[in-house]
Amino acid sequence: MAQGKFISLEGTEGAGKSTALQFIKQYLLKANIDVVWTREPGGTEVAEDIRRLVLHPMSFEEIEPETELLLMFAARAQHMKKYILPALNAGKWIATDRFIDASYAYQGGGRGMEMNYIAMLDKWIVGTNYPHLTLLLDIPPEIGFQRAELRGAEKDRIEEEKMEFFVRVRDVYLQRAKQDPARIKIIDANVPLFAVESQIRNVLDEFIKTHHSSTRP
Ligand code: T5A
Repeated sequence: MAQGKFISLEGTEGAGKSTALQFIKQYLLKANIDVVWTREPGGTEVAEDIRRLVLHPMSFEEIEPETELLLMFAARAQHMKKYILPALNAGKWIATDRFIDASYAYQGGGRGMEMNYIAMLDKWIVGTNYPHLTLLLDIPPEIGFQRAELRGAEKDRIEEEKMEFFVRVRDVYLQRAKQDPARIKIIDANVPLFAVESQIRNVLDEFIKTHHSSTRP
């Protein structure tokens, strides 16, 4: 059976990833491609428990950066083995709200952890199973926060960080896009929704053209 395709969405808080995921699902459906969606941290029962622990801790004990990094990868290990790889091996298309680039951006950029440690975990847990396509929704962090505030959701532990943290997160995302332009496509998310969707449509059209024929015999 043909191998499925793997798409990830990245960006700082409130960039519009969840909104874009809905659009991607509908757009691919019109092209007769059924895509399943998932998220990180999370995506399986155990990984969702880790998500709660890392984003909404129940105790007042501070979570150390090392613990945060390892929890992100613990959730990812579970997600890879129990959900992502089986789905890809079954020929499915998967779209995930965040994946490996988030660890480099948040734990590496935001927390300032050694990129080498992240790269080691990446090699171990993700290996060659990288997304075929990553859409980086790029927005100045303060605009993303304004949007998230308008939506009215409660802040999680990471969202409580200072603005400089998210500026560093964005910088690492943009550096990674520069290093891997074939995979990571930057979407200007600081424009009205229809203009964001138009950019995503262009990227998806190109992606489908080069990948779809090989997935459906
Ligand atoms: N994390 C994750 C790590 O630190 N390391 C890791 O390895 C991983 C995997 C996860 C957290 O975990 C961290 C990063 C995160 O801090 P999350 O669930 O991904 O958190 O949550 P957020 O990034 O906080 O996602 P949000 O749900 O806040 O934002 P979205 O999904 O980017 O934004 P969305 O689509 O909900 O849009 C926000 C609002 O803006 C509107 C929407 O309608 C919504 O109200 N909107 C627009 N408004 C105007 N113009 C547009 N173009 C708009 N697009 C959307």
